[in-house]
Amino acid sequence: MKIVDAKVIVCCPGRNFVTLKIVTDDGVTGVGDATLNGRELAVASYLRDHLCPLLIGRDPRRIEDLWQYFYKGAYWRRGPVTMSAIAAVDMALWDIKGKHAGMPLYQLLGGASREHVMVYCHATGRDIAETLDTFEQHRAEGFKAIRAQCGVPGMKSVYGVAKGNAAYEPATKDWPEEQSWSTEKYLDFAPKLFAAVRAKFGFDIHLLHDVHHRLTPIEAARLGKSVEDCRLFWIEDPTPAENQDAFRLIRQHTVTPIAVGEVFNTLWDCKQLIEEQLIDYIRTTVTHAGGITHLRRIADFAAIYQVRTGCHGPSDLSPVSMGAALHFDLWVPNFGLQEYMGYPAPALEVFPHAWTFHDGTMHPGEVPGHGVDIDEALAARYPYERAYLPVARLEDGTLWNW
Ligand code: CS2
Ligand code: MG
Repeated sequence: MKIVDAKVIVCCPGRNFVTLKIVTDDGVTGVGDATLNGRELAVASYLRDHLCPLLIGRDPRRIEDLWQYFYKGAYWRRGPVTMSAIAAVDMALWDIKGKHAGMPLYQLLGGASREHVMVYCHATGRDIAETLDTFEQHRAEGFKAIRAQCGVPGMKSVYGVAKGNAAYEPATKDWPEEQSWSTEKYLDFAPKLFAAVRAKFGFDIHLLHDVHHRLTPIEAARLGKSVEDCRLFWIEDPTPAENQDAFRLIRQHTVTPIAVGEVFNTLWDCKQLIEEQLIDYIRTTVTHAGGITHLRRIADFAAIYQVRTGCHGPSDLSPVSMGAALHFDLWVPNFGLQEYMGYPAPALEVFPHAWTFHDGTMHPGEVPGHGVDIDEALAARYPYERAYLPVARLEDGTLWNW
């Protein structure tokens, strides 16, 4: 059995996605997601110019060997571009293996550890009243876990809040949006949002929140401590995590659970956070952390330290990544929660998928492989449009963490 074709498809059905499609000599195909929001073409080139030529003629069944070949063989290890490209190859090969075996991916991993996968969505609003309204809508849709984000009085714009009635989408066409940030205003306001959610909806629903890397460790400690009564499921990315030591300080002060890792690419980015039990949930994804092959290693390592998974699942990872993630989630013993932000309608048409949503949970389906495909003819009708993530500045103009 041999790989006879490997092609990269870049499309924009509502937002940009990079997809790798691998074809074998017996006509079986597999697809993988390689989307890196705002830097899509860098990964497309890494695949097209460097990995695809090396895939031709290879045995697609040797997933582990190909992973090692591309990881160790590049000499230049890690990083989001490299690891997203390797992930796309890995996801497509697992898809092919599942199709050959006639089994859904989760069966190849070891079978289901649960009946279904609990997912969380986002409630956002310009003020508390609006956030409570969207929270209520999502609760009525069946969600058992909801993340709350809200505009902050005195701040022009803030992470996680949709513009107008559109779904939240941070990337903007042609040029990065400049947002402003005030830690003082945010820290004064955020506890009021959580208190309002608990006052209205009680404790019988999981409440989450994303700080999106904006605080220093001591500020994050203060936030965690001040909202303990609201019993959040997690606070996400309270401070940037390049310096893993920083989380020790947060941990000394608060028992609010912490989720980190959507920007991580390998186990090495979170080794200390996990080993020292400085976090509770690891958010690495199939796409950005080297595919099923590497994500499985991260999860197994995390299990030893009672750290559970909480995979990133924004609209900027394609439905292919979502499909692969749901198979992984159904299997992984130390599953915590899966993010499901949803997709623009055209994206769901371009990527026919087997997954289903019911009552706040998802299931990857029983189709062999990961159950997500790409309609190439339809994808061709949505050409790439350059887009960037925003940047954040303090009120005096200093560039801050977005
Ligand atoms: C996020 C994302 O889903 C999340 O928790 O932090 O919205 C993130 O900002 C985007 O995926 C960036 O591409
Ligand atoms: Mg996040």
